[in-house]
Amino acid sequence: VSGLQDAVAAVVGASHVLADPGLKAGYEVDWTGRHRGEARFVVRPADTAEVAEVVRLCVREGVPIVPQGGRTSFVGGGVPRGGEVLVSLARLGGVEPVDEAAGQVTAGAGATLADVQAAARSAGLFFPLDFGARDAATVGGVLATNAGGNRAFRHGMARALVAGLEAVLPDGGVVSRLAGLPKDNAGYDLVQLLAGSEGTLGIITRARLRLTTHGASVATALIGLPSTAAAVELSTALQRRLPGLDAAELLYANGLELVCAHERLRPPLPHSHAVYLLAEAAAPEGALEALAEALDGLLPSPEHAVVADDTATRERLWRYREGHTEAVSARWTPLKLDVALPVAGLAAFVEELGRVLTAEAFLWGHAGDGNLHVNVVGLDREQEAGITRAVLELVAAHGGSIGAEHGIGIAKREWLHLTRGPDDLAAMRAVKAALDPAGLMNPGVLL
Ligand code: 2HG
Ligand code: ZN
Repeated sequence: VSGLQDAVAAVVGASHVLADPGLKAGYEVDWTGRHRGEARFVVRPADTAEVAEVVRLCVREGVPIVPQGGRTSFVGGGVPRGGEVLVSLARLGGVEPVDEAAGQVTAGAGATLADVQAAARSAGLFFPLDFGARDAATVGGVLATNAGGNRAFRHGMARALVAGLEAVLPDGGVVSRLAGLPKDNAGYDLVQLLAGSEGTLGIITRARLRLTTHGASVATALIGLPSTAAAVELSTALQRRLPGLDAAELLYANGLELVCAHERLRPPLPHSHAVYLLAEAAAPEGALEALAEALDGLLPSPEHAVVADDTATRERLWRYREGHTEAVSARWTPLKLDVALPVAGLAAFVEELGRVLTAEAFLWGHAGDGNLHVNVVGLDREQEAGITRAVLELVAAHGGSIGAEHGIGIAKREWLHLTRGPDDLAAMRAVKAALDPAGLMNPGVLL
């Protein structure tokens, strides 16, 4: 085993192999603190060639591998289960100059989502994928987990925004499809297969991302509403009225109060409401007027909404929404479920969920695409298992998905059958077995 470590050190340099428990520790636990395990050692390769060489050495020794991005996934897919070689992609950062003719940019797996957004902006373009962990989540992990976020209902998840990628396969071979040609029909789409594969079919090392344009004028509204049904109805109406609607996010009173207490923010509106919708619109100009006009006639009174286009207010409105994860985690290690429902059935689901949830829970999510985050607190492990089963079975009964934008990882693996049928699962296993016959690439995740 130390033979493997020496061989890996010869490839990446001894200073990029971490075997000391103190040095490894930060890599062995995810953001939530819930998922952790001991790695055999951590390796920090510098480029695709080094990743490939490391994989070949591990395969030769029959040692399993865990690829790691920003550790913000919540489902345990990027931290060790025990005894694996942990391949951190942190050193594969860097964003190349934007290809303005193609409207694309190539970035290393270790570049953060915020790095890509900034590179796009500096070229007068826009990378629409966005979520709260933008400063930590990395391109490799974002694609490997097919992350979604706030604008997915309009621009698609990571999968819709990838024009190509480079990856090291489980045998150490390299697939490089970085040309980003909009028309390129030449066989199986390995790019789309690797996107969302959660590191089980290979290690993404670089990606070619699609950029778009975005209106310079942006306006944000936070609207208080009496029910989930009213919020979904408003979200749907705004999508019809406002072609530039970019976000339609769902919040509830208890979560908002928790965020206000945690961040010492004053409440957003004069009165408290059961449910809130955060809407954002972008346009070449006049987004504020367009948003206010779209809301006109849809609110019981102007007191039910704050609408703003100045940066300070907009950022405060987003804090109410994006502060949820941190505010909950500051007090508990919550049970986290990330589910998707057909938008038309979201309100009915939430109502039934209230009967299933026997403990305190915080709900929030993305109303535009029916993606609900269920954070349940104050449970012991046995209660967590019971609640998980009850909620995910309810999701399945409502025609939803048990893994919306965070993936399956190890946390939801035993529930995959609620969302995928037996033949579907068999086909996925066949793909896995074909590409990774020894089962060494992120074992235990997904399947
Ligand atoms: C969000 O939309 C993120 O806030 C995190 O996907 C959700 O912390 C969560 O459960
Ligand atoms: Zn989310």
